[in-house]
Amino acid sequence: MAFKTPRTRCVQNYSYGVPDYSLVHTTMPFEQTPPKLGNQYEDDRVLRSYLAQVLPAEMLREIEPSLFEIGRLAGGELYELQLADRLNEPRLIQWDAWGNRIDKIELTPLWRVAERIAVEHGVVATAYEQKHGSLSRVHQCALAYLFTPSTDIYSCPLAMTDGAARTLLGSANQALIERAVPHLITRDPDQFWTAGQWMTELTGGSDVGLSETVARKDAEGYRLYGRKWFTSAINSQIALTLARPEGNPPGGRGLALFYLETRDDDGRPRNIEVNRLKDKLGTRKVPTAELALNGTPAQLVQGTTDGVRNIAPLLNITRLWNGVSAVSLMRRGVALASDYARKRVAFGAPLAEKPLHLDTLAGLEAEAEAAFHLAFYVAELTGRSETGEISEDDAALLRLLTPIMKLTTAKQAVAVASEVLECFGGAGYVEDTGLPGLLRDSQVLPIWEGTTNVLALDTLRALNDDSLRAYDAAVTKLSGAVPSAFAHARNWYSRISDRSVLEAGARRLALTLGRTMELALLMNHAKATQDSHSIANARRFSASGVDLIVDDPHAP
Ligand code: MFK
Repeated sequence: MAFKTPRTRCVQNYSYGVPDYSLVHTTMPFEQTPPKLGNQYEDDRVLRSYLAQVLPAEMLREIEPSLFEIGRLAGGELYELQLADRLNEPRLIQWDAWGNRIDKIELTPLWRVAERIAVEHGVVATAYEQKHGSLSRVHQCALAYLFTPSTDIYSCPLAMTDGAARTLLGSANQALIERAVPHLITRDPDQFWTAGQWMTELTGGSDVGLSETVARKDAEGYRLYGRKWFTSAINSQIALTLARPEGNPPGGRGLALFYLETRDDDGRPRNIEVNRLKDKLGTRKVPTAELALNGTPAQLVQGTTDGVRNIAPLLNITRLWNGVSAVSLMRRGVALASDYARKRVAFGAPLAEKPLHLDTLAGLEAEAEAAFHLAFYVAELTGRSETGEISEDDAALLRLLTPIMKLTTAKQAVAVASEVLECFGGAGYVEDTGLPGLLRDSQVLPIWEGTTNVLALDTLRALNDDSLRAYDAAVTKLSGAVPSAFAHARNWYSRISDRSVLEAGARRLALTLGRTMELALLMNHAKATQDSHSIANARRFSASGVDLIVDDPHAP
C-alpha cells in the first residue's frame, strides 16, 4: 500500500461557473498496490513438489533451468506484455489495396512474442524430442502450464499443433509425416508451423458426424467444398479437417480425415475464404473464424472413411492441453489473489489475516491442487502411451480418464476464476486490472473440445470392464483403500440398466470419478511428501463434494 501526503484541492462548482471555496477540503489520496507475480516456477509449491515426487532427481536437475526460465518470463516480461496488450485483438484483412482477396490475419504483439518464446522453449517440441522418454510429456506439460496464463490462450494453436503432430505420427502416412511433422515440432521460429483442427460446422457442432463438407476427387486429388463454422487460430499453415468423400454414407464413419495447407507458395489462400472472425465472450486473442472452402486441395491422412475415429488422437491431446490450461489458469488466479490478500487492508487488517478470506483462499488452493494432480496424472499416462510403455489396463485407464479429467478440471477452472474475481471485490470486476479476462477465458474450457455433457457421454463410451477395473486398481492403490465415493459410483453404474437413466446421471458419474481420482492423487502426494499444505488441501478437498451420485434418478 502507498499513502500519499495530504493535498488540498479546490473544487469547481460548475453550476455557478465560479470556484466554490466552501467545498475546499483536505484529502488523503489512497493508492492500492496491485498484485504482483514472481518467478512462476520458483513460486509454485504444487508444481515443484509434484515434479520432485515423480521425476528422477537427475532429470529434474537437467530440466529445471528450462522451468526457471519460462517461469521468469511468465511472471515478468510476458505478464507485463499481456497487461499492455489487453485491448488489442487480431484483425482480419480481407482485401488488399488493389482489390485482391487476401484474408490475412494480423495477430496482436503478445501473440507474436508468445509464438517465438513457445517455439524456442520447446513448449510443443519437448514432448517429441523425448530426451527423458515418457516423462518428456510431463516436462512439456509443465512448460505449457507455466507459459499459458501469460499468453492469452496461445495454448490453443499449440494444443492443435501438438495434436496434429501426434495424429500424423500415428497415421503411418510417411509422406505427410516427412512433410509436416518437422515443422510442427521444431525449435526454430522461422521453420515453425501451427496446425488448425477444423471440425465444427453449422450442422455438426458436437455431433461431428453431421458435417456437410464434401471431398471431390479429380485427376489431381481431392478438393474440399463446405463451410467450417468455428475454426480456431485460423492463422495456421496447415489444418487437419473432416470431409465426406462423394458417395460415402452419412455419419462419422462416412467422413474422412484430411490434411491441407492453407496458403500457396506466394502466400495466397488455397481457395479458402475467411468470412468473418467470431465475436466471442473470451479467448479474444484467438482468431477464430468462419471459413468457406471453395475447392481447397487436401490429402487423405488415413483411409477414405472413419474420420471421427481417426481424428480422435488429436482430440485426446487437445483435451489434455485443456486440462493443463485449466489448472494453469486456476494457479494464476490463486497466485494473484494470495498476493493481493497480503496487500489489501480492509476492516483494520490485511485480508490475509481475515479468517473468512483465508478460508476462501484455502478452498481455492485445494481445488487447484487437486485438479493439478489429475491433469498431470493424465500427462504421465499419455507419455507412457506415446513411448509404447503403457500396459493394456493403463491404456484403458487413459482412455477413460482423458474426458473425465477434461470435464472435471474445466468446471473447476470456471468456479475458481469466478471466486478469484470476488477475492478482489470491485477490482475483480474492472477490466483494466486484467482480472475479468481470467473468467472469460476459463469459460471456454468446458465448451470447446467437447462440452461437459458430450464428455460425460464419452465417459460412458469409454467405461467398460477393463477401464473400470483399471480405475479401481489405480484409485485403490493411491488411496490405500477403495474410496467410498468410488464404491458408490460403481454400485450405481452397475445397477442402472435403463440407458436413459444412465445418460441422465452421466455428468454426476463422470464428476464423481474425476473428483475421487483427484482426491486419491492428492492424498497420495501428501503422504509421499509429507507436505503440510498438501495434507491440509487433501483434508479440505475431501469435504468439498466428491461423491455427487444421486441414487434416486427421479430426484436428482
Ligand atoms: C487450451 C487448449 C485447448 C485446445 C483448444 C483447441 C481449439 C479447437 C477448438 C475446437 O476445435 S472445438 C471442437 C472440438 N470438437 C469436439 O471435441 C467434438 C465433440 N464431440 C465428440 O467428442 C463426440 O463424442 C464425437 C464427435 C466423437 C462423437 O461422434 P460419433 O460419430 O457419434 O462417434 P462414435 O461413432 O461413437 O465413434 C466413432 C469412433 O471414434 C469409435 O471408434 P470405433 O469406430 O472403433 O468404434 C469411437 O470409439 C472413437 N472415439 C470417439 N471419441 C474418441 C474415440 N476414440 C478415442 N478417443 C476418443 N476421445
